[in-house]
Amino acid sequence: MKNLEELIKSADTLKTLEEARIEIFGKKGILAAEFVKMKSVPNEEKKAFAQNLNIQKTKLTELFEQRKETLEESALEALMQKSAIDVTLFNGVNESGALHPVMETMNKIIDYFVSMNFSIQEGPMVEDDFHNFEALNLPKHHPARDMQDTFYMNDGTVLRTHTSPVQIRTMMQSKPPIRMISPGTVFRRDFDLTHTPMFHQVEGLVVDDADKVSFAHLKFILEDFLHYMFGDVEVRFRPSFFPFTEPSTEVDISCIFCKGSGCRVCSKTGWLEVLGSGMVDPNVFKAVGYENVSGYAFGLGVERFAMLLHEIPDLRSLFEGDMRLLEQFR
Ligand code: 2U9
Repeated sequence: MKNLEELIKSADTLKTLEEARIEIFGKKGILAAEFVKMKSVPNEEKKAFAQNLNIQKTKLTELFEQRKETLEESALEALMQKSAIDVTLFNGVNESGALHPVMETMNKIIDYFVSMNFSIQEGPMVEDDFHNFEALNLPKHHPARDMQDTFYMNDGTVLRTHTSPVQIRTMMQSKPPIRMISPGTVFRRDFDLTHTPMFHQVEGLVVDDADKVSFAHLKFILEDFLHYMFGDVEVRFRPSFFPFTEPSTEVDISCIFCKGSGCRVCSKTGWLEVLGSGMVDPNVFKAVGYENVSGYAFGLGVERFAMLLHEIPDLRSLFEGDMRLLEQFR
């Protein structure tokens, strides 16, 4: 029986232990064979023979159980070692996020106007007809409403087509003087190379006594702002039309890519249109109940500024979430 103990002790895996179990305890195993031998043992020796055999069997069974437990423990230990994750390990990667280029540009624009003592105002993105159109000298059926194709809600409200309603709300809630910008998200039913249905604007409004705000102030602040944004560029004001300003001007800078000599980006004109502006139309002041005041206003599309500053050729790439673009702004 000594060699049977050895058989169990020397099993070093659960598999070899199982083989030993079958060899010793199995139906055709060594112990079974010993019990068969009992038949040929003389009667007076049978009892002692059986007792001895049962003691051996119990011993071997205990030894087997012990060995099994030990081997199971070390198998589990090995499995745990193999699949262990050390959560305290430093993985060597420390990637930080970054602002989206549109937001980074928006912040840069806001920084300028805050430094010039403009306050930041915000308002709802879902607006009523009065604040988005009517008060801005865009009466119903006025053809200028088509200039900004609108998303209409079932209840007659709209997704704001510009941030101008914020200026209307601000004027109706407070008295002049007003010196504010309204940065925010706007929506228009437009989708092509240069338009997305959602984009961002920063608009500005300055209102004070009639003798305190002039077109010269507007011209100064926008020229200064554009030099801050684009460096040493030429700035030109072109006559234009907007329903909410009179007179109105569009503002161009000399092309930052070809320095004015003419290239693809500026369509060979040497100029890039970057802003709209003008003196606030008297009808707008009438709508908010302001009298004896004068004001200037301006508006810009933030995506256009971001595209020019970062030389991004396709507006839509700003909204595709492609990491190859975004990683360049980390
Ligand atoms: C009030 C009075 C006047 C805001 C203005 C523009 C001219 C303008 C465009 C720039 C590019 C819109 O994003 S864009 O397509 N904006 O050209 N915006 S004047 O005038 C106002 C606003 C509010 C009460």
